[in-house]
Amino acid sequence: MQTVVLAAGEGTRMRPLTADRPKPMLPVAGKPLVAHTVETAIEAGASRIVLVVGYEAEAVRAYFQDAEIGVPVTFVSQERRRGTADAVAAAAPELDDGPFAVLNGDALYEADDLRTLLEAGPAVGSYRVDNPSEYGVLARDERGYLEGVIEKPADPPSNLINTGAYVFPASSRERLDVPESERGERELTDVLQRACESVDVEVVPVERWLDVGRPWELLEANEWKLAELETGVRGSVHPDATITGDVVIEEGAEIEPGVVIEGPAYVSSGATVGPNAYVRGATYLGPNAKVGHAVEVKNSVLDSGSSVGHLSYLGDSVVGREVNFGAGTDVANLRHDGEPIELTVKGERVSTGRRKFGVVCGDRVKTGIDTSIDAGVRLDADTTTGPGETVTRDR
Ligand code: TTP
Repeated sequence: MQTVVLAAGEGTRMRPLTADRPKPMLPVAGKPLVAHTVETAIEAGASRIVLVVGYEAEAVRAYFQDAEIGVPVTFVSQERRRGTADAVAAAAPELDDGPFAVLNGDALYEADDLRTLLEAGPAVGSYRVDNPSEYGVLARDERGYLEGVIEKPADPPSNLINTGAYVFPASSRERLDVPESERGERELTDVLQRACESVDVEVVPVERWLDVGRPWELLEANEWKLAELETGVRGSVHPDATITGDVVIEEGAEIEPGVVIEGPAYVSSGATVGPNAYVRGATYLGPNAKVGHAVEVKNSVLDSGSSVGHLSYLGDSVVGREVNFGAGTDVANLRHDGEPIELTVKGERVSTGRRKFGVVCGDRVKTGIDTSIDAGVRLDADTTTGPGETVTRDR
């Protein structure tokens, strides 16, 4: 089935990681987030992908122009970010007359779930949660078909939420011109509402789903996809290094003496680990990243060109590109009271729901030696700290 993948969003909740990179291009276990969505869709039966790009579009185009994904890919530009219905309207001229699927390009799905969805006819993927009031909730009629989608209802009609995965009937192609919603966007859920008022739209359960909107969800995405990897060692591993669990070491990566890596972990091309470093899963090290002597990295993303050179601890954290941690930089990832760590998202402190969470560093952050950073701190791109600083607030 022809499948539209929405990848034009700005990813404001993912700041500072999206300061100059689109959220769909953030790294998840060795490839961009949106590549997982697209590949899962193809595995599930997508015959053609129409990728809607917008914010920092060139990075997405460049990746897919080089990648061989086995089905035709067409790019469509959404000039202004006016909502998901507007994004699909931009893709409409590229669609043939049949039904079409739409997927959020920043969500992870399982192929089996998407296969069921694509084979169902008009359908929406639904995921069961304990806190439906925070999402778009699906209401069903007495026959079990979709009756409507209610955004963040105080009194939710079910605990089934919208996963941003849809199959629309062909007729929806002419019915994308929905009015702006209260939040000023043209919403695809309003197109879905129109569809379910004229045809039966199935509510297809999805076993596993992750909406990757906020920085800790990027960690969760890596935890999910790293756990699916099988060992593959193509780089150089010193005989005095110990590798356990499933670990991918790309060609051109180097593991030096005394290193212990406990998978799942992914070491990209050009990355170096050691000597005497400890990398624990689930950890992703990007191209040319460096983890040096007496450094422990646990359950973190350390993106391309970033270096934690000496005597440091990095846990449960997301670190952007070309970051440099000075010797002795340590990150806290646990509160003494064991309460979930909070993080600033769009100006508000929100719970990550995680007992363990460290820091989020934008690109090119540089810390001075012996910097201590408290759990839940966000450092914007290009932030610097001086020697011996204790950082307890966002910068
Ligand atoms: P959102 O998660 O609502 O938006 P976003 O990804 O830009 O993130 P944030 O809220 O943090 O700024 O979007 C859902 C999906 O739809 C996502 O894959 C991006 C995509 N999208 C578009 O392609 N065009 C749009 O105009 C909008 C609003 C979203």
